[in-house]
Amino acid sequence: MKSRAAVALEAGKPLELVEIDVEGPKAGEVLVKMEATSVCHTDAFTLSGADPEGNFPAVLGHEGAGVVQEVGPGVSSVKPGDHVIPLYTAECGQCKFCLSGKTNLCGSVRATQGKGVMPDGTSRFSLDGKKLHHYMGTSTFSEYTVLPEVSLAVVSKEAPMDKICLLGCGVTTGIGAVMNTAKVEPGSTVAVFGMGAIGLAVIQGAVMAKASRIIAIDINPEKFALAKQFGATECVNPKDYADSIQQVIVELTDGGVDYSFECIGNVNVMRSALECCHKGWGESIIIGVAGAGEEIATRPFQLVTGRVWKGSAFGGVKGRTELPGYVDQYMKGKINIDDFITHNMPFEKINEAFDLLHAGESIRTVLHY
Ligand code: NAD
Ligand code: AHE
Ligand code: ZN
Repeated sequence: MKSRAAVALEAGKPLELVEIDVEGPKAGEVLVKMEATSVCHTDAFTLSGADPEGNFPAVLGHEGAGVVQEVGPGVSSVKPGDHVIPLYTAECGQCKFCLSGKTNLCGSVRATQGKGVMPDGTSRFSLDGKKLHHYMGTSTFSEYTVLPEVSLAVVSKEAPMDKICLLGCGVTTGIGAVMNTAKVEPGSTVAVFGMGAIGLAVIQGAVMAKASRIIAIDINPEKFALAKQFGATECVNPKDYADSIQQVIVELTDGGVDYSFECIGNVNVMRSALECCHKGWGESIIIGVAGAGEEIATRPFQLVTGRVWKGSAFGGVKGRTELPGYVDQYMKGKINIDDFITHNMPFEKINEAFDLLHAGESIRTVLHY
């Protein structure tokens, strides 16, 4: 079938709005019609060429919601008409990872997903007869996309897809990192680096966890009004200080915070986030994604003296079992998604959504198919 799509033909170039060919679902696969998608910084990161797993040409996009159109042979857990959120972190329920009870990282489709192909090693997308790569197992920048069955969470039909698409990455990642990865306790002090959707979602999670102080850090002061609205108790711009940001936070908090979260993808800030944690127990969670060749560094003494460095992917959330509950929480007014959506646009304006993100003018732009 034909599908409207925004294709990343090569790194560093705007997406091309074209009509692509989409093959029907094979065994264990599902054809989904996307209703809405948004742009996460990770899409921009991959498009920039900095992603070691970046494949071109490709159909990017991983934050979306849509409706199942057709299922391939052997698919039993979803059916046409189901409302679904694509999962870049699959959940097969049977692999070593899923059975461990220790992680949300599923091993079932991850290797082929990273190569930009379906689990059988081939692609369902082509443009003018030339194959296109899939992306993160989701490729939400095509109106019709094909995913593995294990990469879909079935959610309530009552929920507006142009809102819950944000649960496909940003909102879930931030809240989950607080709840599942850090397990922030009531009364904790928290520092959040980067006030994009991820950092704001961490703030929302920290409020839910009843943190006593939530320090929002960004070099763009325009972000602070929304940070306060989400529940930041203080906002700090590193550019306002001569001292390093870790020194500033340590002084503000009598020795450092209980938890910090890096939501930028900057390895220097990752170091600051670790070093602003309290001696003996402070934990720093890396959420931001850094480019090819980047490495983190600190004095080992920082860890010897009790600080803990952790990372979090999709907030440690198991998508198929837990995401329907996140959607229900949104419907009950317990999770705020609406305030992340600064812009709405027709899908065809997708390159404007990337421009707004790069300019720091948007949190999330929802694109409507
Ligand atoms: P974003 O671009 O909307 O937000 C980044 C924020 O960081 C901006 O407000 C920017 O002003 C701020 N910033 C940049 N440099 C800074 C610095 N030196 N000091 C302080 N603030 C600085 O991005 P986003 O969509 O919120 O994504 C944030 C990061 O999280 C990206 O790296 C993205 O790839 C990553 N991410 C990871 C996961 C995961 O599962 N681990 C999920 C989603 C996104
Ligand atoms: N491909 C990159 C890493 C990209 C990365 O870390 N992705 C995050 C999700 S970002 C969503 O916006 C993640 O979940 N990673 C775990 C995984 O299994 O991909 C690289 O460095 O190669
Ligand atoms: Zn994302």
